[in-house]
Amino acid sequence: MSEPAKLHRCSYTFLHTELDACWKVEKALKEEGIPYEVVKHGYGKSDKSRAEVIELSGQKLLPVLELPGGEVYRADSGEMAARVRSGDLGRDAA
Ligand SMILES: N[C@@H](CCC(=O)N[C@@H](CS)C(=O)NCC(=O)O)C(=O)O
Repeated sequence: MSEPAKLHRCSYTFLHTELDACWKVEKALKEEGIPYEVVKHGYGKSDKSRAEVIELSGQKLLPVLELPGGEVYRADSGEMAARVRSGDLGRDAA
């Protein structure tokens, strides 16, 4: 991948626990050495506070990955982390 992926994540960046969905995916990116940049979004349950996330991905939960090829990828964080670790971020999810 030439350009970095964008990890859209919540602003609770100090939480380094697998219970945090955003950290779960960020940890996988770090451990796999995949270049990424973080785009932080506020933490909130309202559609208003996540308007940009909804516009990008069609739903409001984070994390969301914006991949270099243009794919916007959101799934359960466990599934996202598994795909990161599988090395197939450059391809569309099956
Ligand atoms: N089960 C989902 C949970 C995702 C989740 O709750 N993400 C948090 C950020 S770490 C969020 O967007 N919370 C806002 C909300 O619940 O409305 C996953 O693992 O992906």
